[in-house]
Amino acid sequence: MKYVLSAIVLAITLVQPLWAADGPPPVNPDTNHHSEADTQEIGRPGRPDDVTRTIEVRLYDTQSGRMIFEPRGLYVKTGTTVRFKIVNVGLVEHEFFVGNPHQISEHRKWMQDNPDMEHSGPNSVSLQRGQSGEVLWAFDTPGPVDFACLVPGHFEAGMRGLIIVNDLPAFGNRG
Ligand SMILES: [Cu+2]
Repeated sequence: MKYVLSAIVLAITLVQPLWAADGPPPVNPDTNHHSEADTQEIGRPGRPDDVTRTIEVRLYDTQSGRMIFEPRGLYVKTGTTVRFKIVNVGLVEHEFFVGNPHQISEHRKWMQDNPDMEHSGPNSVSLQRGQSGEVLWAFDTPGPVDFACLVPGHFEAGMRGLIIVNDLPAFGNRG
């Protein structure tokens, strides 16, 4: 019962910032002070043999200029290796980048300075319109893990999301 209550409290706490239509973003790369989140451990690249959960994430852009991930909030149980199946259903190039706020801020600056450079890493995938790809990631540390699209202007247009990694028993979309 205690766990169930904790889960409900957590869900209520998270639902507001994550799912409110124009709610505050979970990440603010313009913040200069170093908070705990800046150095948050986000896990490590996953191995195919360890995958125990597959999550599809769709990348959208809308005619109104809004850009979003669907879903933009996720729970993952600590120790899970996730296969993210990333599908770009938008009209322009997008990416899926997993990191802590510091890593997102650094990658955002790099993308602004190198807008046309091809790049890839174990924690990211860049996709042209209509393409799909994968990121395998092992979530071995409890805490928040951010994800974002750092194509210039997209983060600001809403392309950001949050994964909560914890040890709570199963509920909702966790696995
Ligand atoms: Cu994008």
